[in-house]
Amino acid sequence: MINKATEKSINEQINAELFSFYLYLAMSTHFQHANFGGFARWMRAQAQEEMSHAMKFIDYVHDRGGAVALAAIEQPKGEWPSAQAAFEAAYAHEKSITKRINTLMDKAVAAKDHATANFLQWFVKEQVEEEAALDPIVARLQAIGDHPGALYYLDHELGKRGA
Ligand code: OFO
Repeated sequence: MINKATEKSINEQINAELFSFYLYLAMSTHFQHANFGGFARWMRAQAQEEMSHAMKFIDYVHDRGGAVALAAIEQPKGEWPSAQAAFEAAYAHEKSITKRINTLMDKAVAAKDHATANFLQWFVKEQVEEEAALDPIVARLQAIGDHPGALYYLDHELGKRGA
């Protein structure tokens, strides 16, 4: 049985994952509107991953006999001044999610909640991958600057990400 404090923390994380979904969906629609179909596809795939993260937490709460309480999802921004700005914001967001996961892990370890700590391991690894995926994209966009040819090439490359 999950304890009440962990149940509350995980419910907050479910909300954070749903916000991640919403944020990347907003970035996807923004890029679609700006005719960057590849960036839009990459962000949509990212949004779908975030929905699956929320579902993992939801399933875990239920598996431990807890209750899920869904809260309002914050409205994300709808526009970014450049692809670089959007991907930098995505990278910063992932770093903030890594911090949240680490805090959840710290609490689980302190409470000797082995089941939750074991469950969170998947997310610790996932956050390494999330940051590792965004870091080189941000670096490439920073190098590209205003060069349209290189920007459209990267858009094409990122569009190969499967949804
Ligand atoms: Fe992007 O990893 Fe979940 O939020």
